[in-house]
Amino acid sequence: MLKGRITKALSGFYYVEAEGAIYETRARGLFRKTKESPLVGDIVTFQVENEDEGYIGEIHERKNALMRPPIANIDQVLIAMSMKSPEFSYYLLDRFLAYAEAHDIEPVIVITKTDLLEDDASLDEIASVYKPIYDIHFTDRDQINEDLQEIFRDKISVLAGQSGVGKSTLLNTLVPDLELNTAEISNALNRGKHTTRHVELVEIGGGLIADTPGFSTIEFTELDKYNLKFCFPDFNSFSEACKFRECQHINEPKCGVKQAVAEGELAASRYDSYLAIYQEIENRKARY
Ligand SMILES: Nc1nc2c(ncn2[C@@H]2O[C@H](COP(=O)(O)OP(=O)(O)OP(=O)(O)O)[C@@H](O)[C@H]2O)c(=O)[nH]1
Ligand SMILES: [Zn+2]
Repeated sequence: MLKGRITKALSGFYYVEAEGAIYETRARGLFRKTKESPLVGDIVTFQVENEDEGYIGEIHERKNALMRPPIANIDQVLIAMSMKSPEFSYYLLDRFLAYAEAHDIEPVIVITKTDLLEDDASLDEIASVYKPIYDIHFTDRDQINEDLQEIFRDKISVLAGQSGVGKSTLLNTLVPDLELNTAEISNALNRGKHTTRHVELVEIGGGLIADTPGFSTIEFTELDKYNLKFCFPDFNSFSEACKFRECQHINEPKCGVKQAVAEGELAASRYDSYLAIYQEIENRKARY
């Protein structure tokens, strides 16, 4: 038996990297019973059949998993948001962040196209909202922060962001030796709906990145509205002042979160995003 990581899934085969070699493996019937299927990113134990084939016997516990794109054990999601074309949106960024939180994935915010701005006022505002909570970086095509250089090392990353925010540009600027693979990666990033579902982890800057379009639109189909507040970590310290322990920070009196917004201690944009997503989850529930 060997232990390794699935780096690619294609047509019922799982390609597992173990001890410096790649094994083409299949999953045994065992998983059909439990309805559990292996995902790219999974750590698995497999039975070696010959020098490059095997059968997966066990999927090790995942720290997290996404279904679209189908990847497990993600260390971070790079959420790319441009300042212009497309226009920056607090709400959209908050959706991505809440989605990452809901899936236990560490978000890293990358704000792109800062060169298209006339002044830095909006950047300062964005920094003031997110710096206390998240890792946030500001970039433009010609200038990538030093602190982003090592961002991929020893991690499994996924990219997220709307079309056109500069995801492929960012990757190519960050990892110039990716040059050879540029066409490949941007193809992969652009592929979206057209080709069959094939996910692969590719090497980038000493780590691995999923060569999928990442996620560009998101739905909160699995999240319970009562759990949404836990996806806004900046609410935590203020919710200690809520009168009711189960406070949803909506209609309840003596709510510490609403008070913090009123006093300007918590960004109104964050609270508005929370309300909008909460409403969306509630409406979805009502439909069924
Ligand atoms: N001015 C400016 N333009 C940029 C910057 N980054 C990317 N662009 C331009 O924005 C456009 C879209 O960039 P891409 O890197 O293709 O964006 P993407 O997010 O990969 O887009 P999809 O492949 O559709 O998901 C291109 O014309 C880029 O040249 C930037 O920092 N500043
Ligand atoms: Zn409250």
